[in-house]
Amino acid sequence: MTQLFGNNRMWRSHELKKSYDVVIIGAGVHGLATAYYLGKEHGVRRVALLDKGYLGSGSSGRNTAIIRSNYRTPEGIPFYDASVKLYEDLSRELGWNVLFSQCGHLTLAHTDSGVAGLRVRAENNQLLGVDSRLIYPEEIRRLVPSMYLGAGQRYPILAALYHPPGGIIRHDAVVWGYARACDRMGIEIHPFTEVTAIRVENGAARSVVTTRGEIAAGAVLNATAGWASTISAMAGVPLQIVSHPLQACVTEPLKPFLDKVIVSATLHVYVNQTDKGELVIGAEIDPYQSYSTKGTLPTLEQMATYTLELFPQLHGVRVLRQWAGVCDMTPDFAPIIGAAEDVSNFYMDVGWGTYGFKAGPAAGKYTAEMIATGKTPKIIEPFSPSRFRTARLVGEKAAAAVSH
Ligand code: PYC
Repeated sequence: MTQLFGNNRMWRSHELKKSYDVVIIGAGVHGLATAYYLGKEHGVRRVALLDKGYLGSGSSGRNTAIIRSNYRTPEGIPFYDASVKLYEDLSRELGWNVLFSQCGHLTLAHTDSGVAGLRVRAENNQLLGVDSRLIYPEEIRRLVPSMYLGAGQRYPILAALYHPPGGIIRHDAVVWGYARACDRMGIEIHPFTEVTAIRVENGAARSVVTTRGEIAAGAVLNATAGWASTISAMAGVPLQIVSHPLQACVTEPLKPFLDKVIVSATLHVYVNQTDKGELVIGAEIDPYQSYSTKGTLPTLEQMATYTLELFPQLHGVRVLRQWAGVCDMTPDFAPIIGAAEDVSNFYMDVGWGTYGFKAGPAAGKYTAEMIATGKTPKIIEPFSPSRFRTARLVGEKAAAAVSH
């Protein structure tokens, strides 16, 4: 769908060509960022981005827009830090305001083992130059005066990992900004173009069959988040990924009272207040595998119950909308970025689970470099598909905002 703002088209519609140098399946933030850096940094512009829906209709428009780099592992921390730095400069880079508010991010600990886990993250973050530290109730109260830390809490707040550079971005502005910049370089965006097959000949991905025709491709990238294993299976590449819905909701607008992102894995909830005053609230992942993008009443009740433990004054606030995104979860909660081991010309940037949106710019930049140069950049080497075969897992589960 071509977006119109006044008379300026954000991106144009195109007939599908017979061939492209690179075909990217999935035009969310990862696919768009990869196309953008292919064009901008490597001069690769015969690129088609395909999406089965409208732009941002997948996880890019369904996440809770949290940006942070306070991860746990020596592989994950520098990667997400690179992504936060790209986000910091993205409005200037794209000439388009992505409304990034680095308001600060607090991960709460309610048990001694929770505090110990956050201490490890704080120390690893500091060693690798990421601003994050453990704080205790007095400082938490000062930073978030509206949050309840009084008597009678079912899960008392003992400490928090405070990460000042973390914050919130306008996720659809990121999608539109990259799309507009891609369009200006002649990169083609094809929404409502579903991939139905990938043809592999002599061990190499050669073409992509879509609902609008077949296209030959020099390289094919799978950047489809929740549908990653379905698309890779079309190329004969099995993935160690399961897909789970993750639900969220948004309330009616309220006067500003919360200017930090609050996350509690124990309470299965994370909350922030948008510039419009709405509260965006997210849940843990659904306990079953599914591709559903619908909300359910039990999860809404759970989000409300836990939010009220932190902010009892919200009793009676109305919910406007509820939805779900589909998360592509790997066994170690780290992504899979790399060339397929047994099918050449087929690349993957998948397995982001609940971390995908914040990783978009860095994933795009380094995936583009890998496709354009044929060499895997050091920063993404640990996330290669071979790590499951060679037992070099990355182990990022303890950095999850969401309990699993
Ligand atoms: O990793 O910050 C996060 C997150 C929040 C919601 C889902 N993932």
